[in-house]
Amino acid sequence: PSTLPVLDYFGVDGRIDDESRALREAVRTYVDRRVRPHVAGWYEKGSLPVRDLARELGSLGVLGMHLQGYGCAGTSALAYGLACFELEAGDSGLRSLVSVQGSLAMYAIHRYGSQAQREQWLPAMASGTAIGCFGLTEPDFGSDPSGMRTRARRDGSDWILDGTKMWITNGSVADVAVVWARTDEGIRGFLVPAGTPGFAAPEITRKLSLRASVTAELVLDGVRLPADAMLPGATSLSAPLSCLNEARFGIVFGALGAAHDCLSTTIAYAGSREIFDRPLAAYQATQLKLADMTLELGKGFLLALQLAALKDAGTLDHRQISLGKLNSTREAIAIARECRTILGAAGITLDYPVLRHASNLESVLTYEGTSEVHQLIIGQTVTGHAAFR
Ligand code: TGC
Ligand code: FAD
Repeated sequence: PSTLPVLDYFGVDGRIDDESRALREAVRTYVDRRVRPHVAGWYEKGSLPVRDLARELGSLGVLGMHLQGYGCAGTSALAYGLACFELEAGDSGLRSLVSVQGSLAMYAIHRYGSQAQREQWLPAMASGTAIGCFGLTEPDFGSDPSGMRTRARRDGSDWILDGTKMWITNGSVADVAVVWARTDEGIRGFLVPAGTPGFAAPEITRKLSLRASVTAELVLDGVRLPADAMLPGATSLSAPLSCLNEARFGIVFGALGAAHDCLSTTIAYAGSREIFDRPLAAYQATQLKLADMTLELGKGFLLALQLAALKDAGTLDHRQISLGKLNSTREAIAIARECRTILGAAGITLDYPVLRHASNLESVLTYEGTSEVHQLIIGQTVTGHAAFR
């Protein structure tokens, strides 16, 4: 009997232009060669060679790839989404590295920075020789960043920053931190170079999820910055939230990449695993699971393609991104967990990617707006009532 790879079943390839397809292939090849052979070991050790990978990802052209100028590739949103899909099929930690660098730190500088800030940081960040992080979340304010306590006050023409940021991807390896702080005039963004006196970024250890990713706290204790460290274009909370839109869009595709890796691994496993003298794939109970997962993955991918088409047309609304972020992460983690059941005991090891993806997806479900936050955004959109507070 003939078999179809999961996404080919949906006949979506015709909706992907040649340039985006070529980029997807290049990223897939890189992940196959450079990531898959090592990722279980990185995960087990709880470490990632961020500097080496960043340079390679810079050469591949995926850092800030959907931004224009300053050494960025200027690709379509679709190409960016497909790159995230392939990166996260390797590991969510790899896609996180790219999301935080390109969609959060670089996007903030590109959109809200001065010309001098853009020229100083963006070419180096696009090449991966400089690494950025993005500090919005605080120990007491994750879903509600409007409550942030990190403060920036003026001292002459300088700024003095005090506060703590929490759960910051790439924090302890970054050359520059984009830090969001409250001022007398509202929320503003600041560029804090690593090594600035009063600034420290201790790594958060003992994680059981996203282990192949660096996560840190940012501690700002009387950090003195010159006037030109502030991002001049960012004047309220909507500035950091607009950066989240870019990263959330990448996750819409990325989470599906992790799910696809789980499902294709599982289909292959079920085909070769003999149970009661027949392949596991030949049992109805297995096929019901595989059919439902194939359908959810394809539906999610169709939604992702629709969001990419809207983004490339310049009409994507951030409330539409919430639909995709909620759906992709929720379905991806359900697929990863269901795949794990089909692998039986083998599924609990790092010999297969499935539980690693499932465990990573616990973080992906939480960061960039929890599922509940995206449900509330959708709820507000369809009812007109905000139910956050
Ligand atoms: P609210 O009153 O709704 O909005 C304040 C102002 O912002 C505007 N706005 C947005 N603008 C652009 N994009 C968005 N997504 C926006 N959402 C809201 C809004 O129009 C308003 O503008 P204006 O001009 O009227 O002032 O704000 P709220 O305080 O009620 O909060 C709404 C809520 C809960 C949706 C928001 O706070 C939220 O999204 N919370 C979730 C926080 C979050 O996602 N944090 C992520 C941190 S970064 C991260 O996790 C990186 S993970 C690493 C990786 O990606 O790999
Ligand atoms: P909380 O906000 O305390 O939420 C706890 C629970 O309450 C959740 O289930 C939530 O959905 C629910 N909840 C919240 N509001 C409501 C409501 N109104 N009604 C009902 N339920 C509600 N942040 C950054 O700024 N930069 C980063 O680089 C970054 N990287 C991260 C990397 C990892 C691995 C992780 C795990 C997190 C990262 N984060 C980062 C932080 C992330 O964005 C936050 O964890 C997330 O926004 C949720 O905040 P919280 O953890 O404080 O949860």
